[in-house]
Amino acid sequence: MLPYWKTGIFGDGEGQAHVILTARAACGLFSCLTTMAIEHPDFTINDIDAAGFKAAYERYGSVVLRDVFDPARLAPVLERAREAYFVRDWQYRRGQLPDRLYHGMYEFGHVSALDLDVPDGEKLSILNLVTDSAIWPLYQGLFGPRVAFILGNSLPRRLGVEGAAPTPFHQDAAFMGDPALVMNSWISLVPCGQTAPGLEVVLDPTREFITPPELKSGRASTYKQLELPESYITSRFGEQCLWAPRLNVGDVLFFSHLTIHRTYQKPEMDQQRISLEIRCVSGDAVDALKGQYQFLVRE
Ligand SMILES: O=C(O)CCC(=O)C(=O)O
Repeated sequence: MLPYWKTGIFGDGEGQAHVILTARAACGLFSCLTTMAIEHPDFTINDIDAAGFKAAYERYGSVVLRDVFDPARLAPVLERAREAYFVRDWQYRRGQLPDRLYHGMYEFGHVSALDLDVPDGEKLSILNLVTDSAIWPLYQGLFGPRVAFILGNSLPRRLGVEGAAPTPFHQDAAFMGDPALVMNSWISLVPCGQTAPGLEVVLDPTREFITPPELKSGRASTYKQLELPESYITSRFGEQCLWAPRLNVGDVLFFSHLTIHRTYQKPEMDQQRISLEIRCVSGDAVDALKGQYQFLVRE
């Protein structure tokens, strides 16, 4: 049997994250425990607690948690998503796609979250991926017992083959505002980052909104308005801060409305990616934001 490695992250209550790396040879000849700096906030779900999750987010601005879901749980979601996109493409080709759906679908790659529900089944079932999973206690540690889903911003996205254009570097605050911490559980339904487009984040603890050069007032509604130029990002943060993790089905990437990110797409990628973005705020922030968004609060 081969040695195995186990990593864990634990908060120390002061916003610092430490990784405990244990190496243990199966033959039992040695075991060691050492604390070391981490390069990327990349953890297995069983090796992180709520304090560690918060600490990692605060230090890096994004976190990858591996094996959050059994891929078998996501397979039917992918199937329903593919069917939903197929139906909308078919409507479009026949000139029957409702006008109000065109931009969302072909500019940004979205269908509605409701399109992924089983007919006559529970509505907005993709939200259960957050409530009925190991994500929930992490979120309750971050937000408190009441967590609110932002309904209009919790939905699937299709990129790559037949999908929408890649997003440029941006902060979601450019189109959502900066009302309170908005955390995105970004769940790819296919392996991504190698043959299908992934996501690239800037690993940086800065929590400021950077006004994009083309955003003259109000909120961005186009990629041009929200774009932060690549030259600005690399000169301010450095290439070493860019991270485009490869994700397997079941892994989740978390980032906030202030995390700078973009689609990671390369010309050689020949697979389509369908992913879910599910955005939450603290239930306590809802009153101040009513009128701007529609929420579903769960506790
Ligand atoms: O899924 C992508 O490639 C882009 C996602 C994104 O930019 C976002 O969720 O704000």
